[in-house]
Amino acid sequence: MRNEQVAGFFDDIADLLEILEDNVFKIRAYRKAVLNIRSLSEDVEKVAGVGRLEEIPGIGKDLAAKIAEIIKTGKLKHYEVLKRKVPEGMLELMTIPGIGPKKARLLYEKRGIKSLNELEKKAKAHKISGIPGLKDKTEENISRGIELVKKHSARMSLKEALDLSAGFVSGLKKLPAAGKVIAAGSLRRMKDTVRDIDILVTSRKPQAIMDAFVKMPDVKNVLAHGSTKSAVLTTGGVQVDVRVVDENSFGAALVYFTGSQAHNVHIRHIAKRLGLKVNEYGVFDEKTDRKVAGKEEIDIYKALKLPIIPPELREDRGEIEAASKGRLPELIDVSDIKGDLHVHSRWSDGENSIEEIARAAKAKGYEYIAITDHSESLKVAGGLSERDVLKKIDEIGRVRKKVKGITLLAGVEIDILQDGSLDYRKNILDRFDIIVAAIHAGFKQSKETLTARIVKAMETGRVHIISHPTGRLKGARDPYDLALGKIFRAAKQTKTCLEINAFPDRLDLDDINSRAAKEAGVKLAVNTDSHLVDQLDYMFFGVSVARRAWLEKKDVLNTRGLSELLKFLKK
Ligand code: DGT
Ligand code: CA
Repeated sequence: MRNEQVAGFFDDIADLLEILEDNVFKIRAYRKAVLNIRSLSEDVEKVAGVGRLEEIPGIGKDLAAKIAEIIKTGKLKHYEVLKRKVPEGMLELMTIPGIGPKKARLLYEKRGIKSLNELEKKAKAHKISGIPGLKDKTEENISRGIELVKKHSARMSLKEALDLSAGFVSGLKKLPAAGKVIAAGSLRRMKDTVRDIDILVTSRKPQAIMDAFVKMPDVKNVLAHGSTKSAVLTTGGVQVDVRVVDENSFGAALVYFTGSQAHNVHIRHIAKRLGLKVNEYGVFDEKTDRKVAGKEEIDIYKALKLPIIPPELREDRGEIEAASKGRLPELIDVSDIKGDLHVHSRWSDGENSIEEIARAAKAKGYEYIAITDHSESLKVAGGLSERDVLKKIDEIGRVRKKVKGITLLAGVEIDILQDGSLDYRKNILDRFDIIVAAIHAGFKQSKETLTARIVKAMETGRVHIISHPTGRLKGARDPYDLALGKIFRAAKQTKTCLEINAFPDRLDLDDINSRAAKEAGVKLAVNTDSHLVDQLDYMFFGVSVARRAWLEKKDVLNTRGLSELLKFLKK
């Protein structure tokens, strides 16, 4: 999958053009292209192969040629040229949240900073304050930003990991010597972030697999090239390990390398009690060393007198006890989802018209979709004035008549203001079918204030869903400090759902908090927060979180059919 690589080039180009104070429309075109390529559900290399690059929204002749060049050569001349015009390291500075081209330039020009290392040192030594044009708090913010980036860059998002591994898995599957090919590790457990990629292959010719693997397109460095085990670093700096295992040990290896380690440790205890031992080769009788299982994953669990446990649950968070009592949850599946209740259109900061969204949702087989644009206060994201939002509701009415077979819900993602009140007046609120509410500003308030703000919003009795409740944003923002217990109690009392936001950099609530919400008697809604119709497919990531949170169909609002949903919305 070259999508991330291509998007990365364009992202850097946009940054470089911004530093060079180039034409804003050009910069915007690159930014749009990045967004569109990142959320493309197809492999850009395949799209190029059939000559359809220009059908990608935002990709014209010029960008299509650049994509073709990247695919062919792994490089881009235009990028190299731009890079030479900008002091080295400035792009690196801009990876810190809050440092844009202007600040990067100031840091370079006034303090000679041209790498993250230097930036960190100078921030620690308080040598940044006092630069004209930078606020006093910048130094503190930079230090915090560096910590955040360090913490997050060690792990990629689940989406990045799946995209990357898909390329390797499909490449390996094409090899004549390959049997089964599967990505294990945290990726298979659908953890929200993933450190490295662990792939298992069965084959009678392990060397052929190894030799082909280390030469695959995304490989930058070969760390190890053995007869059954190799490891590489990709161009994006991610480690990928491939192990070839014997077909008769495949199940045992899969359990072992899927992990988690804590799950494996617990399983070994269970085995011991049964006079067995488990390792990556199989399950063995402890006394005689006779192999009793190994080929299929289900056999391993069966030998331990357990039903097979879904990978998403393998964290040693009670799944082994539940399995032994026959009480594993019947996990929600993407196919249970009947609609998406948080989607942005062109009316605020989305890319598509309401009609395009309606048609895309219908094509996905949804029963309903809610168009939830931003409210007035959120100016940076095109928040709608009360007057404009009424026009939008009229437009929804028109599209309803035009696109049959899907129910369009007139919605809003309304700002919860600093004092906990909602961003439209009552008579406007009355016009919506669904109200999703969120905090988009004032994150730095105290834990008590933030909690009270959300609770107050729920207590208006108007809010159906609190979206991205903790505000976390991978690489940019830690979750804000909330008294979640209080929020769960208020949500239960006011019958407000909490969202699992499926956007790959959010996944908020996370697995642990979603499970706690369920246990506190709160219903969840899994929504994509799409700003582009391709992103409707992000539902998969939200459902992955829901599965890791032990959620069943009944725990999630948007698994309900339309009439059930409407009953809930009338509350
Ligand atoms: P990650 O890579 O940090 O996102 O998380 P994992 O779970 O993929 O961890 P990783 O890549 O270190 O190892 C993959 C699986 O292999 C892990 O989930 C369990 C198994 N494993 C690896 N090393 C050990 C070990 O030393 N002991 C045990 N019991 N299992 C291990
Ligand atoms: Ca791993």
